[in-house]
Amino acid sequence: LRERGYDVHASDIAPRPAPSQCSEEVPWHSLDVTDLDAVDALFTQIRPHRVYHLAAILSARGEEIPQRTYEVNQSGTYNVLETCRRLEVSRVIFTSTIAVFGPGLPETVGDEVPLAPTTMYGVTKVAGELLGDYYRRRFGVDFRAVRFPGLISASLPGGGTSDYALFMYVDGVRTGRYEAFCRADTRIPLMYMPDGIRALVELSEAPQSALRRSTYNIAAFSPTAEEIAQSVGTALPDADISFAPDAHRQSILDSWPCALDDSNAREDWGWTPRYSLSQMTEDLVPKIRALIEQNPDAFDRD
Ligand code: AKB
Repeated sequence: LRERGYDVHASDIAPRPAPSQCSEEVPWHSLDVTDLDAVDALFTQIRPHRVYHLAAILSARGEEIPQRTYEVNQSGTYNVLETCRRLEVSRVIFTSTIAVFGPGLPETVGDEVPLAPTTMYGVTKVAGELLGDYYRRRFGVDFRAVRFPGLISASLPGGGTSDYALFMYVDGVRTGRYEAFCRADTRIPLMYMPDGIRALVELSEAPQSALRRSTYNIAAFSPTAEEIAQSVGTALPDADISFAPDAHRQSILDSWPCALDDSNAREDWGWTPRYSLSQMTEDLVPKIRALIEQNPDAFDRD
């Protein structure tokens, strides 16, 4: 966003990340999204034109603390939308997920497939999509959302069920071995973070007249866990990746789509991914290696 000339402010309940993750030139605001008054006070101070609402607790962590997940994901989204309505913020970008879908899906899942999530994360993301659409129709808030596949980046993920994919890379570099908590034939849609970030920026810049809906599936690649392990093996030939499925996390993964149909996003705002699995592997492994060299604890999960 800064490269495109926007004046960007960042916020989180967590402290400011390291300069490698968030430029020191970006003002940082400590904010608890569950606190409506605090959201209102910050937006009143900054008066943003666009809000990218990313705060959420993901699926695996969400099953450990469902009540808190409801507060953050559900009340947090309400707080953001309500503040944007009150302060006439023109555009809100929201991140939904493949976790809005539930068991019994077709092989390729389009935007209109019924939503029947099994996790609190999925339930609150469905509600976020619906609430945003309501604010768009009822109050004219220009709400736009993508349904993200499992995202993979050179940073430690926070409590997702799709995390096995990144852990193959991270532990492949760190220790040379990883035991994945899923079956080798598990297949879900995945995406490399640079594509995910670009999708948010491109959707937020699309002309409103081109958008036929408020929430869009976006896809990149859909490998099996075994195929990811093979791809890791091309960059780290000595890595030993094995599979020991955890029943609970496997049932969540089995309830998600194998592949997404993102043709609406392609047609309406020109969405197209740039990274395939092999291109991601090529880009990601040196980045993870460099981070671990700089800070050996960068990906420590113990
Ligand atoms: C998760 O695993 O919960 C997330 C997601 C697929 O939305 N990465």
